[in-house]
Amino acid sequence: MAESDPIVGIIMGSQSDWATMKHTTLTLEKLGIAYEAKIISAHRTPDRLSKYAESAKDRGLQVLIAGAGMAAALPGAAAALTPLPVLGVPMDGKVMGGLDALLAMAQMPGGIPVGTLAVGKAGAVNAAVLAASIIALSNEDVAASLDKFRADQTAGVAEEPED
Ligand code: RP5
Repeated sequence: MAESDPIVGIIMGSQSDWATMKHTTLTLEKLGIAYEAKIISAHRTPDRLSKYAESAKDRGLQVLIAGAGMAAALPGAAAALTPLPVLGVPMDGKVMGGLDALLAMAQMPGGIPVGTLAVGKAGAVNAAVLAASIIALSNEDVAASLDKFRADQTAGVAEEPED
């Protein structure tokens, strides 16, 4: 497998999720992790979802990150179709500030987990960092990138606030 083959699969329910999910891709790029990003809706494109999730592991993906809003069924439905870890990013929609999507993702039935992150940009960034932590367990290059990412982040925090 070529080094640039994606090992993280990012899926999102709609083009409207991209502004948030772009932060996942930017963070994975900082971490040097190859990814692919697709629009797949649990409700509007169910066949696309089943084909994608059922083939994900055999195609070499190690973690799936799913962003969705409103009913936010995408990560849960993907988790039902693959043994890969699935991380969910709730979109901050107009309704309840994204609380609807957060609860939909977190409240999975026992046995089919979705690792649910914070609503919106913070969750999109953290999904990438958490994916790196998972992959780093068996990948020394990603482990080194993650160590550097965290060290750079720490070094970037000023000791005192300024105007
Ligand atoms: C969800 O419905 C998507 O993940 C999106 O967050 C939300 C609204 O989709 P659009 O109507 O903007 O396409 O499935």
